[in-house]
Amino acid sequence: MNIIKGVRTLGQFIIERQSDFPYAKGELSRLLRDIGIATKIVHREVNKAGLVDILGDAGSNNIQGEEQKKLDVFANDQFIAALASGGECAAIASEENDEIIHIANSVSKNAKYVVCMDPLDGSSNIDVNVSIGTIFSIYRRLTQVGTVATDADFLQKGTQQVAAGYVIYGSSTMLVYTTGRGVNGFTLDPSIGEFCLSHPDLKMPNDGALYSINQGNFVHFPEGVKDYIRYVQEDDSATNRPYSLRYIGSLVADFHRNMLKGGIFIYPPTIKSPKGKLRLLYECNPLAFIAEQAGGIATTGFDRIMDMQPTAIHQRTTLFIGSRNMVQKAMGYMQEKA
Ligand code: AHM
Ligand code: MG
Repeated sequence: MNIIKGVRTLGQFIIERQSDFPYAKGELSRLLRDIGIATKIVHREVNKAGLVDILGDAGSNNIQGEEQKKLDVFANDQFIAALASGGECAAIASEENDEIIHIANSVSKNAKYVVCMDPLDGSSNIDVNVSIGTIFSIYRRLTQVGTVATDADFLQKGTQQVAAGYVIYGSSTMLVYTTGRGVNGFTLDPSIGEFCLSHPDLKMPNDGALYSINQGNFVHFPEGVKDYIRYVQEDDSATNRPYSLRYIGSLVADFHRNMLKGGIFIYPPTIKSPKGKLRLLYECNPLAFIAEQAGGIATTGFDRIMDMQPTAIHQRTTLFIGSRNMVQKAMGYMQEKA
């Protein structure tokens, strides 16, 4: 008799893997569960974004001076609400909030964790029906449990992350996360409302033939990046060059594709943004953790992202992330022209 192979849901998987967690008391499992719940609600809204009048600008600006879309605000509210009611999170640093958000309710008084998040990344793609994402990163707080969390709880190196992940709202919705024991991906089955394990133990190829960079800014790039772009465009079939350029403008989607197929994503320094555009705490560190756990690497072009000592919640950094050999090659050009 053929026994049908059952699905493994995110909830089951988290319970099975609880002993993998550095502090296996179930709190981190519950935190991941809370994030999973918020993700489903955001998925639902993303999917009907064209139907209900949720598109368009919310009319407010975030700390970076960027216009917020309604869906950004909605996603931010949902993640905050889920984390606040779950009881495991003491405070949140979000791209959408200038200051950290303290969770001061009775269920959270013993919370040991803080969460950094970009609730809806790739916001310029929301109203044109192109993939967007959520990114999150979890740390154990440094200040004493029971006291008010401070910025110091968030200004930890990426190496201190206990878990990190992202959600991609694409042709299907996927949640990918790591707790430092490899990377696993779950695809949402909307018919049963569950994330099902679809990509166990994800590995990033060491090489690839895709590069992702906003090449329209070429004139503003440093010489090392320009040289690397010239290199990837050379004709050499032995090394699969020229590579294909793929750039969605949603970090999560660009990273996810490159992780599955092999590739490099670069957000370099530009004349306008000498430190790059992307944020260290809730964009670069979580993806760096995942990249490394999948066998890839993430650097500033010179140094490992996860070794950076953050000094501000909304700090920016340049980012070179993806397949190991490709990132190392690009770093070689950066060092030559440093
Ligand atoms: P956002 O947080 O405002 O959405 O900005 C971050 C996004 C990333 O998803 C993406 O990689 C990058 O901005 C694209 O920037 P650019 O348009 O300068 O290439
Ligand atoms: Mg973002």
